[in-house]
Amino acid sequence: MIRIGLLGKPNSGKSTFFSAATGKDVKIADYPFTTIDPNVGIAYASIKCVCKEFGVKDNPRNSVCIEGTRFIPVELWDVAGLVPGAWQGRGLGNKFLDDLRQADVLIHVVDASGRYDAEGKDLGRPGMWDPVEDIKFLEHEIQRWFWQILKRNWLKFARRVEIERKDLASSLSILLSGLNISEEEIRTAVQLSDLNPEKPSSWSEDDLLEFAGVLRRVSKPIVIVANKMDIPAAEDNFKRMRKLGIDAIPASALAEFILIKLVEKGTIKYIRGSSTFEIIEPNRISSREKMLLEKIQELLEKWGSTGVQEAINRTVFGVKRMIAVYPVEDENRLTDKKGNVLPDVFLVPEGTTAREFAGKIHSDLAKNFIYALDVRTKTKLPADYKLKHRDVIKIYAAARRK
Ligand SMILES: Nc1nc2c(ncn2[C@@H]2O[C@H](COP(=O)(O)OP(=O)(O)OP(=O)(O)O)[C@@H](O)[C@H]2O)c(=O)[nH]1
Ligand SMILES: [Mg+2]
Repeated sequence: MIRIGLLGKPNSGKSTFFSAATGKDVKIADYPFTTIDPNVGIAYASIKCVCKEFGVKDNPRNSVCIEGTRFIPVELWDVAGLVPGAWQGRGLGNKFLDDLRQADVLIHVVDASGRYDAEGKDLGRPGMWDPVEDIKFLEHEIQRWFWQILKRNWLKFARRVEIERKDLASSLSILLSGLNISEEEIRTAVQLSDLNPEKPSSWSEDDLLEFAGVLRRVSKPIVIVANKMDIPAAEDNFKRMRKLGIDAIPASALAEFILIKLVEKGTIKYIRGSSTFEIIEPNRISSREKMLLEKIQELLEKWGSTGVQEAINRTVFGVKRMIAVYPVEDENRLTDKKGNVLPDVFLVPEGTTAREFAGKIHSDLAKNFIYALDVRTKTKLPADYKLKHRDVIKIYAAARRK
């Protein structure tokens, strides 16, 4: 399952985002380092389900379908706040970074209202801190963290690679094992960084720093969330980010949090990611909740959504370039063996072939693969056919030998 890490300075709203996205209750408070040990939960990437197009009522098993939107599980991690110098062990420093090693992609939750300083200290009111600084600092921190790991035994490592004529990328993937970076990603970073892969012992500390930056961008891409957009001061900051070319997603984790709480109570109807909600039990809504909902309504009208679902979707489909594919066993009824309609949908990397996809379902299916059927058009697809987003596929395989 794809693993998304939430990061940002203390008090930026990571735990609020986490709780809103996963429905899990966690500690949220307006003091720094509320979170120490990581929270792990299941959030969902969403796509337009194919059920409506096929005119069927589905029975999802590995995902959830709500009125034509299919929600596919992803793992979300909420960790401690990051403060400047964490790479050298400041704040919760290395512990924080350690908790993020396994992430495939990161969401940087930024306090766009600018109320807290770099350490998460309350400056008394919004507009006192420049969130653009937070964005710069965070990339810098992670780059330094990678750099520190790289330079630890660099010369010794580099000489050995040269003497033993080893492949640099594959040797580096062993050196960096534990950071969850693929050899492919390392190879890309080496190519992009304009350094001589034949002579790593000649790389200077500065070269290594540059390489660390490229490696960070390739292996741990970051989606930026401009959080707390419900606070007026956030708007100017957000516009400035846009001017600077920072492609942040405007969001209010708090708005999503409140909406989801009211959905759980059964007083409103709201589908994650949508631009509207509906009050279904007006008598059970307090006057305070009514006031909050009015503010949220304004926010939704202005920004289109709370931004939480959009952020998750961007990490999965935009940055990690995943596609969603539905396997079925019966191409006419769109069911599995038990008769569940469109039971599963899998997230796989763009470029996954029909045979590779078969292997994801069962290794025998890949081994005995004959062809795949595009259920939509009823055309046969070869083993090396590259799957498309929202394909519905039936795999034909030779019967297993007894
Ligand atoms: N207005 C507003 N407040 C928010 C939003 N998101 C979070 N907050 C508030 O910001 C404060 C910090 O929220 P947390 O979610 O605990 O922040 P955190 O980033 O997890 O903080 P640490 O665990 O200390 O690193 C709380 O008072 C939240 O209610 C938002 O979208 N809008
Ligand atoms: Mg927290």
